[in-house]
Amino acid sequence: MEKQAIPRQHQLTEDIFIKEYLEPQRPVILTGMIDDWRALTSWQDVNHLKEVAGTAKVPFLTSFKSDGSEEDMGDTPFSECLDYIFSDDEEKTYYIHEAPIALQCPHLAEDFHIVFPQISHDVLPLMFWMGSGYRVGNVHWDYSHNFLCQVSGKKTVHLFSPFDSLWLYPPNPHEDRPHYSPIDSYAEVDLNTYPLFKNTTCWEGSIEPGEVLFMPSMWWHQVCSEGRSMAISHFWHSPGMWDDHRRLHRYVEHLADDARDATLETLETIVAPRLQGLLSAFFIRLVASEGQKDEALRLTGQLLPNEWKPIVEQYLEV
Ligand SMILES: O=C(O)CCC(=O)C(=O)O
Repeated sequence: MEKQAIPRQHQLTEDIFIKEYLEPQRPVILTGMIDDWRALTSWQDVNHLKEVAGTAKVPFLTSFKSDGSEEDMGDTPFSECLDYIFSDDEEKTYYIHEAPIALQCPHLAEDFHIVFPQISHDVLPLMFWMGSGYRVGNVHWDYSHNFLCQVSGKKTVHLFSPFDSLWLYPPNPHEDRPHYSPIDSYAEVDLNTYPLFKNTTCWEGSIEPGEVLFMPSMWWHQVCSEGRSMAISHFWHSPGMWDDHRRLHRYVEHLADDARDATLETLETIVAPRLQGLLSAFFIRLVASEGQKDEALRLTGQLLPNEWKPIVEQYLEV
């Protein structure tokens, strides 16, 4: 595995962000973009949070410090979560994960704004994350782009490009949790079980209050929260992505039905080369895993954008 630092850029203009990061789909840590967020100061006050959002129900997890095992406490009133998070529990840590809290509590939304609002089309509900201490998520990818905005505490992030997907052993699309790698932690990979992992490049960085990580769509990520922390994820689509999203679902359905011709037709009509490459690579891998290696090689020639061909050929050789 190679390592690479995620670049950091201060007060980028929209034009440069589009040209250097959005169009080539590269991650970047943005600084100086959200310094005016009231959330950076007012959310330090637990009483203020309870006042504006205490009754909202949020997805809540607890985990034992001894072995890291996690328990889902279900949707829990935010004020109760805050009591747990500030309880200085010696045995457990607590985590609010992916809570669309601003939908339930419009007053909270007055404390922050969206980064680059002109380009972040199709904004999905803003998601809120808050934890009492160390918590590491699983390696996965999301369909949407993400501006992960840190409000307090720190997150360390490890990212892998979609071009490294085959080295992360993604499940087939119709399996459970197809966006999650079976590699739970990039840091403790058993190379006997996952030898291809050594081909990856891991992009590392960390974000602190007032900093924003741009994670392009389909980049694999593992996020580790440290200390008492709060963050907001702003998921969004760039123009054209939404059509591809719908196609992605059709593709998954076709694969589940084993309707190969329809799948091929769908793959050939996907316009975004990265998405087309990734899904075609998954499809070819599925064909190869059923023992049809020659057919998989033929499809590699037929379907894949050029930049994907050597990756899939190398994968098929193993
Ligand atoms: O902050 C976290 O714990 C996870 C963030 C994440 O995975 C995401 O925004 O997709």
